Amino acid sequence: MSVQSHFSIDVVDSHTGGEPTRVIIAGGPDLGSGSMADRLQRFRTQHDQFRSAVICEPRGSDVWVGAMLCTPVNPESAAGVLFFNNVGYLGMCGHGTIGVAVTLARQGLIAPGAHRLETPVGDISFVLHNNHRVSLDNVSSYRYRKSVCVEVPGIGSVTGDVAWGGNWFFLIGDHGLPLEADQAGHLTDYCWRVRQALKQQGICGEDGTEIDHIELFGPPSDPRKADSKNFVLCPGKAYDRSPCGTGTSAKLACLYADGLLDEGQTWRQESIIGSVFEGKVRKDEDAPDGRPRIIPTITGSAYVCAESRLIMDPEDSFAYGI
Ligand code: PYC
Repeated sequence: MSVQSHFSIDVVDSHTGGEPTRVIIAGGPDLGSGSMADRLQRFRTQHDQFRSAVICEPRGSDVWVGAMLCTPVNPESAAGVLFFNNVGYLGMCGHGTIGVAVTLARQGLIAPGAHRLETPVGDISFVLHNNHRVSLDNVSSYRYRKSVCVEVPGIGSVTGDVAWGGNWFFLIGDHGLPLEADQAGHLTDYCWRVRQALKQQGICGEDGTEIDHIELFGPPSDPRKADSKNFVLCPGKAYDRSPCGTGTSAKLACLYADGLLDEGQTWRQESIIGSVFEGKVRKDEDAPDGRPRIIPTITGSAYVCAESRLIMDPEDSFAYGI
């Protein structure tokens, strides 16, 4: 396992609307060449202990998302990136992209303007407006299934939409729960039961992939500042402190499919802790099927909060995470 030869890892930590991102600046494993999907496969199969060392306790916690910077295939891209968390890997991460953009700027690697980032689920473009504010054009997003009913033990019948925004989401509007931060434990329990029921009943994404993000919606805290509030449970059972870039993209795809959001109209998505992303859509003219697909633009702000060196001591029995 290559991590044993890496005794220190340089990282830059940021948060986007409260959700942390840890960008690996130096000390990561050699993932070779090829597309980000190829490199992700090598990361997953040969270096998974590096992921847990960086993200899990005692250096991190369940809430962190890691971002491994890679040399891009196209030299004109700002970087390639692989996102990971406490239990595995993410195809794409919206809050993480905003964190990566702000981190690249702080490192002096990019200036304000338009840039491209290569991810395992496709290239995305982003605009760095200033040291903190970023707009990203996410991958093509769409609603796969509307009003899917799942029987959830201990809860009953739950109805939601299945949508893709760079990750697979089950979006629930009619849950009857107050979306308040002090209810996070209860909301987590609800979403976790839904996720397990979806899996047990074989309800999955279009390609057969497990739906690993559950998203609840409710009214915003202040309708002057946002259009909706959400609670997003991530694959490793941590909830997203931000409004979730890929989750907001999935929501925009559903709104667009229902004729509730026009191209260019702004949707303000509030998170469970009150941070807000702005979202807009444009029709994806290159959509491969008849389904309405959109390119979501998500705007948010990130702040760098630490530049650190993680120490990997081979004598530490928890060097690779708990
Ligand atoms: O912002 O897309 C996102 C995201 C996914 C998981 C955590 N954040």
